[in-house]
Amino acid sequence: MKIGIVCYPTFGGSGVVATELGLELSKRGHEIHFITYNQPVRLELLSNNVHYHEVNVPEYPLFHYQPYELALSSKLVDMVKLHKIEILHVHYAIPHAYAAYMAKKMLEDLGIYIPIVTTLHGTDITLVGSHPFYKTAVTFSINKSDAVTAVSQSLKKDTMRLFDIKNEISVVHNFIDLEKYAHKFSDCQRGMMAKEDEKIITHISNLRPVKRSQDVISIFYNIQKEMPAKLMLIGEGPEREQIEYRCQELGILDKVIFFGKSNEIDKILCFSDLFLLPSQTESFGLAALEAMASGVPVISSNTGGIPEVNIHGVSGFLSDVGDIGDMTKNALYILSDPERLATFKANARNTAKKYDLHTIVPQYEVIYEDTLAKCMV
Ligand code: GMT
Repeated sequence: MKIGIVCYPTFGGSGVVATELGLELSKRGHEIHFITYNQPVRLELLSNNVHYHEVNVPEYPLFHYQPYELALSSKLVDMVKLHKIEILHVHYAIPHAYAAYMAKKMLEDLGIYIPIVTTLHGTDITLVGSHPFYKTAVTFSINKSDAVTAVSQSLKKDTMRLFDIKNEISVVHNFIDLEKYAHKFSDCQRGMMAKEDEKIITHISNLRPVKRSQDVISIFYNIQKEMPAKLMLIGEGPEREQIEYRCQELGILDKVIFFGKSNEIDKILCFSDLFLLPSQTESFGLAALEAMASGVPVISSNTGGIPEVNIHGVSGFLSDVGDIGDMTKNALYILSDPERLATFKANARNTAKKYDLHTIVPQYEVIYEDTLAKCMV
Protein backbone atom coordinates (compact mmCIF):
# COMPACT_ATOMS: atom_id res chain seq x y z
CA MET A 1 0.00 0.00 0.00
CA LYS A 2 1.08 3.59 -0.52
CA ILE A 3 0.29 5.37 2.73
CA GLY A 4 0.53 9.09 3.50
CA ILE A 5 1.15 9.88 7.19
CA VAL A 6 0.47 13.30 8.66
CA CYS A 7 1.68 14.03 12.20
CA TYR A 8 3.31 16.56 14.48
CA PRO A 9 7.03 16.02 13.95
CA THR A 10 7.99 17.03 17.49
CA PHE A 11 8.88 15.03 20.62
CA GLY A 12 5.19 14.48 21.59
CA GLY A 13 3.85 10.94 21.83
CA SER A 14 1.57 11.33 18.80
CA GLY A 15 4.52 12.18 16.53
CA VAL A 16 6.58 9.33 17.98
CA VAL A 17 3.78 6.79 17.43
CA ALA A 18 3.15 8.02 13.86
CA THR A 19 6.85 7.86 13.00
CA GLU A 20 7.42 4.41 14.50
CA LEU A 21 4.27 3.20 12.74
CA GLY A 22 5.46 4.49 9.37
CA LEU A 23 8.89 2.91 9.82
CA GLU A 24 7.42 -0.46 10.78
CA LEU A 25 4.91 -0.35 7.91
CA SER A 26 7.80 0.33 5.53
CA LYS A 27 9.58 -2.78 6.85
CA ARG A 28 6.39 -4.69 6.13
CA GLY A 29 6.62 -3.65 2.48
CA HIS A 30 4.44 -0.54 2.34
CA GLU A 31 5.52 2.74 0.73
CA ILE A 32 5.34 5.51 3.33
CA HIS A 33 5.10 9.25 2.74
CA PHE A 34 5.44 11.50 5.80
CA ILE A 35 3.87 14.87 5.09
CA THR A 36 4.55 17.49 7.74
CA TYR A 37 6.38 20.77 8.43
CA ASN A 38 9.62 19.23 9.73
CA GLN A 39 11.30 15.89 9.50
CA PRO A 40 9.87 13.88 12.44
CA VAL A 41 12.39 13.60 15.28
CA ARG A 42 12.55 9.81 15.29
CA LEU A 43 12.71 9.61 11.49
CA GLU A 44 16.44 9.27 11.18
CA LEU A 45 16.69 7.09 8.12
CA LEU A 46 14.90 7.75 4.88
CA SER A 47 14.97 4.86 2.42
CA ASN A 48 13.50 3.93 -0.93
CA ASN A 49 10.12 3.29 0.66
CA VAL A 50 10.18 5.99 3.36
CA HIS A 51 9.78 9.52 2.06
CA TYR A 52 9.42 12.88 3.73
CA HIS A 53 7.62 15.82 2.11
CA GLU A 54 7.91 19.17 3.83
CA VAL A 55 4.94 21.49 4.13
CA ASN A 56 6.12 25.07 3.70
CA VAL A 57 4.12 28.01 4.97
CA PRO A 58 5.62 31.17 3.51
CA GLU A 59 5.46 34.06 5.98
CA TYR A 60 3.25 36.86 4.74
CA PRO A 61 3.01 40.00 6.89
CA LEU A 62 -0.68 40.52 6.12
CA PHE A 63 -1.55 37.30 7.94
CA HIS A 64 -1.68 37.51 11.70
CA TYR A 65 -1.81 33.66 11.67
CA GLN A 66 -0.01 31.80 8.91
CA PRO A 67 -2.49 29.39 7.21
CA TYR A 68 -0.86 26.00 7.89
CA GLU A 69 -3.95 23.88 7.19
CA LEU A 70 -4.29 25.51 3.77
CA ALA A 71 -0.67 24.72 2.92
CA LEU A 72 -1.04 21.19 4.31
CA SER A 73 -4.19 20.40 2.34
CA SER A 74 -2.59 21.70 -0.90
CA LYS A 75 0.51 19.61 -0.21
CA LEU A 76 -1.63 16.54 0.47
CA VAL A 77 -3.41 16.98 -2.87
CA ASP A 78 -0.10 17.36 -4.72
CA MET A 79 1.55 14.38 -3.01
CA VAL A 80 -1.44 12.06 -3.47
CA LYS A 81 -1.46 12.91 -7.20
CA LEU A 82 2.31 12.69 -7.67
CA HIS A 83 2.99 9.52 -5.67
CA LYS A 84 -0.38 7.83 -6.19
CA ILE A 85 -0.89 7.58 -2.43
CA GLU A 86 -3.84 5.28 -1.73
CA ILE A 87 -4.76 6.17 1.85
CA LEU A 88 -4.05 9.04 4.28
CA HIS A 89 -3.48 8.32 7.97
CA VAL A 90 -3.63 11.52 9.99
CA HIS A 91 -2.51 11.62 13.61
CA TYR A 92 -4.16 14.26 15.78
CA ALA A 93 -7.53 15.72 14.84
CA ILE A 94 -6.43 19.36 14.94
CA PRO A 95 -5.88 20.48 12.23
CA HIS A 96 -4.79 17.30 10.43
CA ALA A 97 -8.17 15.58 10.06
CA TYR A 98 -9.66 18.89 8.98
CA ALA A 99 -6.94 19.56 6.35
CA ALA A 100 -7.18 15.97 5.09
CA TYR A 101 -10.92 16.34 4.52
CA MET A 102 -10.30 19.49 2.45
CA ALA A 103 -7.68 17.59 0.42
CA LYS A 104 -10.10 14.72 -0.08
CA LYS A 105 -12.74 17.09 -1.44
CA MET A 106 -10.25 18.79 -3.80
CA LEU A 107 -9.12 15.39 -5.07
CA GLU A 108 -12.72 14.28 -5.59
CA ASP A 109 -13.06 17.15 -8.04
CA LEU A 110 -10.19 15.60 -10.00
CA GLY A 111 -11.82 12.16 -9.95
CA ILE A 112 -9.41 10.80 -7.31
CA TYR A 113 -10.80 9.10 -4.23
CA ILE A 114 -8.64 9.05 -1.08
CA PRO A 115 -9.87 7.56 2.20
CA ILE A 116 -8.82 9.13 5.51
CA VAL A 117 -7.97 7.29 8.72
CA THR A 118 -7.82 9.59 11.76
CA THR A 119 -6.07 8.60 14.98
CA LEU A 120 -7.00 10.50 18.13
CA HIS A 121 -4.18 10.81 20.64
CA GLY A 122 -5.64 12.53 23.66
CA THR A 123 -4.70 16.15 23.94
CA ASP A 124 -6.56 16.77 20.65
CA ILE A 125 -9.70 15.57 22.47
CA THR A 126 -9.37 16.10 26.21
CA LEU A 127 -7.34 19.32 26.41
CA VAL A 128 -7.67 21.27 23.18
CA GLY A 129 -10.31 19.76 20.90
CA SER A 130 -13.24 20.02 23.27
CA HIS A 131 -12.70 23.77 23.75
CA PRO A 132 -15.74 25.60 22.33
CA PHE A 133 -13.46 27.42 19.86
CA TYR A 134 -12.53 24.13 18.17
CA LYS A 135 -15.26 21.66 19.06
CA THR A 136 -17.47 22.16 15.97
CA ALA A 137 -14.61 21.64 13.54
CA VAL A 138 -13.18 18.69 15.50
CA THR A 139 -16.59 16.95 15.60
CA PHE A 140 -17.00 17.53 11.87
CA SER A 141 -13.51 16.19 11.06
CA ILE A 142 -13.98 13.04 13.15
CA ASN A 143 -17.39 12.35 11.61
CA LYS A 144 -16.07 12.88 8.07
CA SER A 145 -13.10 10.50 8.48
CA ASP A 146 -13.49 7.11 6.79
CA ALA A 147 -12.09 5.36 9.86
CA VAL A 148 -11.31 6.65 13.34
CA THR A 149 -9.04 5.10 15.94
CA ALA A 150 -8.27 6.05 19.53
CA VAL A 151 -5.17 5.00 21.47
CA SER A 152 -7.09 3.65 24.49
CA GLN A 153 -10.56 2.57 25.61
CA SER A 154 -10.51 5.53 27.95
CA LEU A 155 -9.90 7.99 25.09
CA LYS A 156 -12.69 6.38 23.04
CA LYS A 157 -15.06 6.87 26.00
CA ASP A 158 -13.96 10.50 26.46
CA THR A 159 -14.43 11.21 22.74
CA MET A 160 -17.95 9.74 22.75
CA ARG A 161 -18.79 11.74 25.88
CA LEU A 162 -17.38 15.08 24.73
CA PHE A 163 -18.41 15.10 21.05
CA ASP A 164 -21.47 14.14 19.03
CA ILE A 165 -19.81 11.23 17.21
CA LYS A 166 -21.63 9.34 14.46
CA ASN A 167 -18.62 7.22 13.42
CA GLU A 168 -17.41 3.95 14.88
CA ILE A 169 -14.17 4.41 16.87
CA SER A 170 -11.74 1.47 16.96
CA VAL A 171 -9.26 1.24 19.80
CA VAL A 172 -5.71 0.59 18.60
CA HIS A 173 -3.37 0.93 21.55
CA ASN A 174 0.04 2.56 21.30
CA PHE A 175 2.87 0.13 20.78
CA ILE A 176 6.54 -0.41 21.43
CA ASP A 177 9.47 -2.00 19.64
CA LEU A 178 10.52 -4.41 22.38
CA GLU A 179 13.76 -5.29 20.62
CA LYS A 180 14.92 -1.68 20.79
CA TYR A 181 14.44 -1.76 24.55
CA ALA A 182 16.03 -5.18 25.12
CA HIS A 183 19.27 -3.89 26.61
CA LYS A 184 22.49 -5.71 26.94
CA PHE A 185 24.22 -4.99 30.26
CA SER A 186 27.08 -3.26 28.42
CA ASP A 187 24.63 -0.62 27.02
CA CYS A 188 23.78 0.66 30.49
CA GLN A 189 26.26 3.30 31.59
CA ARG A 190 24.79 3.56 35.07
CA GLY A 191 28.09 4.43 36.69
CA MET A 192 28.24 7.73 34.76
CA MET A 193 24.99 8.91 36.37
CA ALA A 194 24.93 7.65 39.92
CA LYS A 195 26.92 5.92 42.62
CA GLU A 196 26.54 2.17 43.10
CA ASP A 197 24.17 2.55 46.09
CA GLU A 198 21.98 5.30 44.55
CA LYS A 199 18.58 4.46 43.08
CA ILE A 200 17.83 6.12 39.73
CA ILE A 201 14.37 7.64 39.35
CA THR A 202 13.29 8.91 35.91
CA HIS A 203 10.59 11.18 34.52
CA ILE A 204 10.08 11.97 30.82
CA SER A 205 7.59 14.56 29.63
CA ASN A 206 7.08 17.90 27.92
CA LEU A 207 6.99 19.51 31.39
CA ARG A 208 3.55 21.02 30.84
CA PRO A 209 1.11 21.54 33.75
CA VAL A 210 -0.85 18.40 32.69
CA LYS A 211 2.22 16.29 33.57
CA ARG A 212 2.27 17.56 37.19
CA SER A 213 6.08 17.66 37.16
CA GLN A 214 5.96 19.43 40.54
CA ASP A 215 4.57 16.18 41.98
CA VAL A 216 7.58 14.39 40.49
CA ILE A 217 9.86 16.69 42.50
CA SER A 218 7.84 16.19 45.70
CA ILE A 219 7.87 12.39 45.36
CA PHE A 220 11.59 12.38 44.61
CA TYR A 221 12.25 14.71 47.56
CA ASN A 222 10.51 12.19 49.84
CA ILE A 223 12.37 9.22 48.35
CA GLN A 224 15.83 10.75 48.71
CA LYS A 225 15.16 11.46 52.39
CA GLU A 226 14.87 7.69 52.90
CA MET A 227 17.57 6.32 50.59
CA PRO A 228 20.36 7.59 48.31
CA ALA A 229 18.79 8.49 44.94
CA LYS A 230 19.16 10.54 41.76
CA LEU A 231 16.40 11.96 39.54
CA MET A 232 16.75 12.04 35.73
CA LEU A 233 14.43 14.56 34.09
CA ILE A 234 14.09 14.25 30.33
CA GLY A 235 12.22 16.76 28.21
CA GLU A 236 11.74 20.49 27.85
CA GLY A 237 8.71 22.60 28.56
CA PRO A 238 7.20 25.65 30.22
CA GLU A 239 7.65 24.36 33.79
CA ARG A 240 11.38 23.65 33.49
CA GLU A 241 12.54 26.86 35.23
CA GLN A 242 10.06 26.56 38.09
CA ILE A 243 11.20 22.99 38.63
CA GLU A 244 14.83 24.05 38.79
CA TYR A 245 14.03 26.77 41.34
CA ARG A 246 12.02 24.30 43.42
CA CYS A 247 14.89 21.80 43.41
CA GLN A 248 17.21 24.59 44.56
CA GLU A 249 14.79 25.61 47.36
CA LEU A 250 14.58 22.01 48.51
CA GLY A 251 18.36 21.63 48.40
CA ILE A 252 18.28 18.73 45.93
CA LEU A 253 19.60 20.40 42.77
CA ASP A 254 22.77 18.30 42.90
CA LYS A 255 20.65 15.14 42.85
CA VAL A 256 18.62 16.09 39.77
CA ILE A 257 19.99 15.73 36.23
CA PHE A 258 18.21 17.71 33.50
CA PHE A 259 18.73 16.06 30.11
CA GLY A 260 16.52 18.32 28.00
CA LYS A 261 15.09 16.81 24.82
CA SER A 262 16.68 13.48 24.07
CA ASN A 263 16.63 10.94 21.29
CA GLU A 264 18.29 8.43 23.57
CA ILE A 265 15.39 7.62 25.84
CA ASP A 266 16.15 3.89 25.66
CA LYS A 267 19.72 4.43 26.91
CA ILE A 268 18.55 6.53 29.86
CA LEU A 269 15.76 4.10 30.76
CA CYS A 270 18.26 1.27 30.60
CA PHE A 271 19.84 2.31 33.93
CA SER A 272 16.64 3.53 35.62
CA ASP A 273 15.09 1.82 38.66
CA LEU A 274 11.73 3.58 38.75
CA PHE A 275 9.63 5.79 36.45
CA LEU A 276 7.27 8.52 37.70
CA LEU A 277 4.18 9.63 35.72
CA PRO A 278 1.81 11.48 38.07
CA SER A 279 -0.13 13.21 35.19
CA GLN A 280 -3.40 15.06 35.62
CA THR A 281 -4.70 13.24 32.53
CA GLU A 282 -3.12 10.89 30.02
CA SER A 283 -4.92 9.13 27.16
CA PHE A 284 -2.37 6.32 27.16
CA GLY A 285 1.02 7.28 28.60
CA LEU A 286 3.49 6.16 25.95
CA ALA A 287 6.38 7.24 28.20
CA ALA A 288 5.22 4.72 30.84
CA LEU A 289 5.13 1.97 28.21
CA GLU A 290 8.65 2.90 27.04
CA ALA A 291 9.82 2.65 30.65
CA MET A 292 8.12 -0.72 31.17
CA ALA A 293 9.63 -2.08 27.95
CA SER A 294 13.00 -1.22 29.48
CA GLY A 295 12.09 -3.14 32.62
CA VAL A 296 11.40 -0.03 34.70
CA PRO A 297 8.41 -0.18 37.09
CA VAL A 298 6.01 2.78 37.00
CA ILE A 299 4.51 4.89 39.77
CA SER A 300 1.65 6.77 38.15
CA SER A 301 -1.70 8.39 38.62
CA ASN A 302 -4.78 6.28 37.84
CA THR A 303 -6.21 8.69 35.28
CA GLY A 304 -7.38 8.22 31.65
CA GLY A 305 -5.76 5.33 29.81
CA ILE A 306 -2.87 4.77 32.25
CA PRO A 307 -4.61 1.82 34.02
CA GLU A 308 -4.74 0.07 30.61
CA VAL A 309 -0.92 0.22 30.53
CA ASN A 310 0.42 0.18 34.10
CA ILE A 311 -1.04 -2.71 36.08
CA HIS A 312 -1.47 -1.97 39.79
CA GLY A 313 0.72 -4.18 41.95
CA VAL A 314 2.31 -5.84 38.90
CA SER A 315 4.21 -3.39 36.68
CA GLY A 316 4.05 -0.65 39.29
CA PHE A 317 1.35 1.16 41.25
CA LEU A 318 -1.50 3.59 40.53
CA SER A 319 -2.67 6.37 42.86
CA ASP A 320 -5.21 9.17 42.74
CA VAL A 321 -4.01 12.31 40.93
CA GLY A 322 -2.04 14.48 43.36
CA ASP A 323 -1.74 11.80 46.08
CA ILE A 324 1.98 12.37 46.63
CA GLY A 325 1.91 10.46 49.93
CA ASP A 326 0.59 7.27 48.32
CA MET A 327 2.97 7.57 45.37
CA THR A 328 5.92 8.00 47.76
CA LYS A 329 4.81 5.01 49.84
CA ASN A 330 4.54 2.83 46.70
CA ALA A 331 7.89 4.01 45.35
CA LEU A 332 9.65 3.21 48.63
CA TYR A 333 7.92 -0.18 48.79
CA ILE A 334 9.36 -1.15 45.37
CA LEU A 335 12.80 0.39 45.88
CA SER A 336 13.51 -0.73 49.44
CA ASP A 337 13.86 -4.45 48.73
CA PRO A 338 16.28 -5.60 45.99
CA GLU A 339 14.35 -8.81 45.32
CA ARG A 340 11.04 -6.99 45.12
CA LEU A 341 12.58 -4.42 42.78
CA ALA A 342 13.86 -7.22 40.52
CA THR A 343 10.37 -8.80 40.44
CA PHE A 344 8.70 -5.49 39.54
CA LYS A 345 11.31 -4.88 36.83
CA ALA A 346 10.64 -8.27 35.26
CA ASN A 347 6.87 -7.76 35.56
CA ALA A 348 7.11 -4.35 33.90
CA ARG A 349 8.90 -5.79 30.88
CA ASN A 350 6.41 -8.68 30.66
CA THR A 351 3.41 -6.37 30.87
CA ALA A 352 4.83 -4.23 28.05
CA LYS A 353 4.84 -7.30 25.77
CA LYS A 354 1.09 -6.91 25.30
CA TYR A 355 1.87 -3.76 23.30
CA ASP A 356 4.55 -5.20 21.05
CA LEU A 357 4.56 -3.51 17.65
CA HIS A 358 4.27 -6.91 15.95
CA THR A 359 0.85 -7.28 17.61
CA ILE A 360 -0.42 -3.72 17.18
CA VAL A 361 0.83 -2.58 13.74
CA PRO A 362 -1.11 -5.35 11.89
CA GLN A 363 -4.28 -3.90 13.48
CA TYR A 364 -3.66 -0.69 11.54
CA GLU A 365 -3.07 -2.69 8.35
CA VAL A 366 -6.46 -4.36 8.79
CA ILE A 367 -8.07 -0.94 9.26
CA TYR A 368 -6.41 0.36 6.05
CA GLU A 369 -7.53 -2.71 4.08
CA ASP A 370 -11.10 -2.57 5.42
CA THR A 371 -11.32 1.17 4.78
CA LEU A 372 -10.03 0.83 1.22
CA ALA A 373 -12.42 -2.08 0.57
CA LYS A 374 -15.36 -0.16 2.05
CA CYS A 375 -14.56 2.89 -0.06
CA MET A 376 -14.31 0.86 -3.30
CA VAL A 377 -17.96 -0.17 -3.01
O1 GMT B 1 1.31 14.16 26.45
C1 GMT B 1 1.46 15.12 25.70
O2 GMT B 1 1.36 16.29 26.09
C2 GMT B 1 1.78 14.88 24.25
C3 GMT B 1 0.62 14.20 23.57
C4 GMT B 1 0.72 14.23 22.05
O3 GMT B 1 -0.29 14.61 21.49
O4 GMT B 1 1.69 13.89 21.44
O5 GMT B 1 0.51 12.86 24.03
C5 GMT B 1 -0.74 12.23 23.85
O6 GMT B 1 -0.57 11.21 22.86
C6 GMT B 1 0.31 10.15 23.26
C7 GMT B 1 0.44 9.18 22.10
O7 GMT B 1 -0.76 8.60 21.75
C8 GMT B 1 -0.23 9.48 24.53
O8 GMT B 1 0.63 8.42 24.92
C9 GMT B 1 -0.32 10.51 25.65
O9 GMT B 1 -0.90 9.91 26.78
C10 GMT B 1 -1.21 11.67 25.21
N1 GMT B 1 -1.16 12.75 26.21
C11 GMT B 1 -2.22 13.09 26.94
O10 GMT B 1 -3.31 12.55 26.84
C12 GMT B 1 -2.00 14.19 27.93
